[in-house]
Amino acid sequence: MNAPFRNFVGGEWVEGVEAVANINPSDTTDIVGHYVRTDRAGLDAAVAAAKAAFPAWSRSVPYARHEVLKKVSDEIFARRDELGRLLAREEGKTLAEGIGEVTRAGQIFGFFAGECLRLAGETLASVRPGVGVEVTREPLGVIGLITPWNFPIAIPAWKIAPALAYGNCVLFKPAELVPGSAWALSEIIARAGLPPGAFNLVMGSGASVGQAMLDHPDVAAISFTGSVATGRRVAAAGAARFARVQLEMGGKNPLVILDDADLATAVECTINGAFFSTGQRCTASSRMIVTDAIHDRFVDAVVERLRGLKVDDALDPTTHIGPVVDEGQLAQDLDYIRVAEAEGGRRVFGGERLSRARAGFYLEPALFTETAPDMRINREEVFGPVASVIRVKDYEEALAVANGTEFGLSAGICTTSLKHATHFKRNAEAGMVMVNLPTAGVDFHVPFGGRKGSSYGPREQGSYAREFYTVVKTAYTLS
Ligand code: TXE
Repeated sequence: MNAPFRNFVGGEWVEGVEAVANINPSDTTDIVGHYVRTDRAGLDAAVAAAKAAFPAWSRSVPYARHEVLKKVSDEIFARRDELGRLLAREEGKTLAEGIGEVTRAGQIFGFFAGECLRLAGETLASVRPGVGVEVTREPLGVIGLITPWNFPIAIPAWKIAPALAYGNCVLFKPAELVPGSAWALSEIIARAGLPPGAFNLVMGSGASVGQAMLDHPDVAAISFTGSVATGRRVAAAGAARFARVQLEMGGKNPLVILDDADLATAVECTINGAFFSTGQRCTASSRMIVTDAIHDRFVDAVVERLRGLKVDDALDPTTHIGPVVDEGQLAQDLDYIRVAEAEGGRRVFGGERLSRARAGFYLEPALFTETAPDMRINREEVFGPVASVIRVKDYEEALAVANGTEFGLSAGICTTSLKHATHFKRNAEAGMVMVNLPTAGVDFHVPFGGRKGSSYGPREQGSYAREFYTVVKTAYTLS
């Protein structure tokens, strides 16, 4: 075994309490590397380092922060093929998707390098004579960032970049399954000119390091992306000690397809939204809500497209869909496929585990028809290449079904009717609405987030990110 990749705390690379193998889901005999994990004590040391760095970093000139983030962005771009390959190898998304995600990370650091220089306040006249009022924004302090496995570099980027841009110190705890991209990103950040302690990588388990971060009194805020169950814990821990929290959780995203839709557009939105990235996106379309007259043509065309997709090794450039991330997630996907059938759904395509040249977690994309909105397959997030079709009679029923979920992240509609598109944009209960576009796939410079059970707290990304990563101060001066 080569020396394990270590954590980065207080400007030093440090050992953990154990080292764990990072396994390639396309080929389980391929070990990407060994990565250390720390424990509560390691987390405490990182909090202390971050706390010590905060006074200077929070008062650094914006241009110093700009330079750091710009440097990170430039290096990510310069190494995007290599980093994209690492990402695809450890997570299982295709090489093209991996390189695309790394590019996104570079763009995000570039965007926030600019935002450092744009942070402004307001001056107002007071209602009292001779008094001036200033409204400014200040960093919060030490911020804990907890990320999931499905976007191993983009989600860390969209939390780390704004946290640092606005002068906070960072504790970064990546998901256990994807330490490789997290480590590579951290190694770039470590050389970008930050003072020791401003950025810390704390790889470790959710139950130990993650939970310790939630409980630590010196962690001022937590930004979390992951499951609803863990999100609930984060919210409860934050409320208990008045720490600020921001949660991005699941989705059960609808794609409405009306009779007047362009069929080719509807099919492409479905294939891309439901099955690319192996369906492992919080914005994935999992419920296709289709009106009567187009239903059968739509299903036939989707099945035809599914037949042409290649599920194989993520690093094979001809692969369209890579493997599921690990054994546990594959078991969850297969379980939902059984549940959907038991509830009366008709499996019109796929849903079988596949074997390939190398042992991996390959799953044929699955499509169900004749499903009802209240079935579990239409209420619970599967998080795999599994989608269902719900037949409805008209737009009004489609909208009601689309909104009839506890989630509200992204909602899409395929239609050529301006009237319905406009109504849907206004009335879909979702944080993001897509017209003739897949529910997944968003820009890096505009807000990202949902409503209802999908998100909690201020939006991520774009200039809206400052709502979470800064605190407002109102100062009065008698002149
Ligand atoms: O999520 P977790 P997992 C869904 C998806 C998936 C399921 C489980 O359905 O199958 O969640 O995935 C950290 N205190 N999504 O197990 O556990 C953990 O270490 C603090 C959907 O990966 O929520 C990791 O870094 N932190 C979602 C992060 O939380 C804790 C994306 C997420 O892990 C912790 C991911 C604790 N007590 C999963 N326990 C989406 N929709 O984007 C765990 N963690």
